[in-house]
Amino acid sequence: MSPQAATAEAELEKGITLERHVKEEERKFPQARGVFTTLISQISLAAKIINAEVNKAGLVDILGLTGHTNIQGEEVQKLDTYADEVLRRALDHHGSVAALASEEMDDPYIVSGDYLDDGEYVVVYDPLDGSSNIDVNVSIGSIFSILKRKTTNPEATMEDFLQPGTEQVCAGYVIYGSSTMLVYTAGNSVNGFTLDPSVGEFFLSHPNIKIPPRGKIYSINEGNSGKWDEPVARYIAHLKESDKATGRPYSARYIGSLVADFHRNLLKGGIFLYPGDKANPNGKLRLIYECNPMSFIVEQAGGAASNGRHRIMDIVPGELHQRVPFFVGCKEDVADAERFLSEGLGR
Ligand code: P6P
Repeated sequence: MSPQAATAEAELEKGITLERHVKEEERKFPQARGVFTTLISQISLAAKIINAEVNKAGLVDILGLTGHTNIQGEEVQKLDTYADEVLRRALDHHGSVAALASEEMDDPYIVSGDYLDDGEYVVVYDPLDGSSNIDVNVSIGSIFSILKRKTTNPEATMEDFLQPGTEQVCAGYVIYGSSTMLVYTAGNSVNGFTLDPSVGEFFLSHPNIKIPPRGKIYSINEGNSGKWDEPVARYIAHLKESDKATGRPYSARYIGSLVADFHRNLLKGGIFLYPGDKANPNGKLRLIYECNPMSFIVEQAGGAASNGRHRIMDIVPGELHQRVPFFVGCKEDVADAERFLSEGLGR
């Protein structure tokens, strides 16, 4: 072997690429047929393309508003639309993806039969979460979730999307931050990959991520405290009390990008809350393409995710863009929050 080849070999041994990791994961599921590997690799390709644009967002005039608003009624920034198109184009000719749903699309995108092989999956995603932070250079992210179809007719239907989170076969996010990372689970552990921009590959950097049973961080938009229901207010006040035995007071950390707040709490421990309140009883975050994927990841890492009373992944969606109150993070912290809410509800 030439010295150059030896060096390349050594380099490769240092880093397990995302594709190699997914292939090795697939081998653990005999029924898998390589579809998974190509699906994840298409998502990672889209992530690299979006990353390239996010990294130069400040330089290129793509930060203006499109003048459109999405179903959330939010001003859609060009980067949102761009990321949505990149993900759709990466997946709509895959052959195993029968339909796509996105925060940026009012209705699902049904893939034409011309581009379908088995069409056994649907993919849902938030193409660029944290959009309000795009033009102030704060970490943003993409969130995705893969479901097996339930219907057998040629074209996918809404029924294929309205499945509880327990039916997810894969979920992940990309965080475009100080480095770009892709974190995913296929139900067997949570693994994080960091993009090496010099070679354009995601390398395994955070194997088998586990969240501590209890944290010392809470993430909530305190600006909404005037609208909080009493039990939520009491729980947050509880976290601010001094009590060495339970590590209180917790530190407040809130970035305003779900992916960034979630990722920090996943690695360091903590609880993120976007509760329902007097103005928005169901909170702000979307069940199918924000809360379910993050819930799958956190549970696989040993944490918990709840709407304050029930496990998020047990909720059967009633509609595509349904919102739910969201409490996610360390198992003991989520249990504490549920206790405060159940006591409050009992009153
Ligand atoms: P607020 C970003 O717009 C987002 O959808 C999530 O990424 C984030 O957690 C939340 O909204 C922030 O909402 O009301 O605190 O600005």
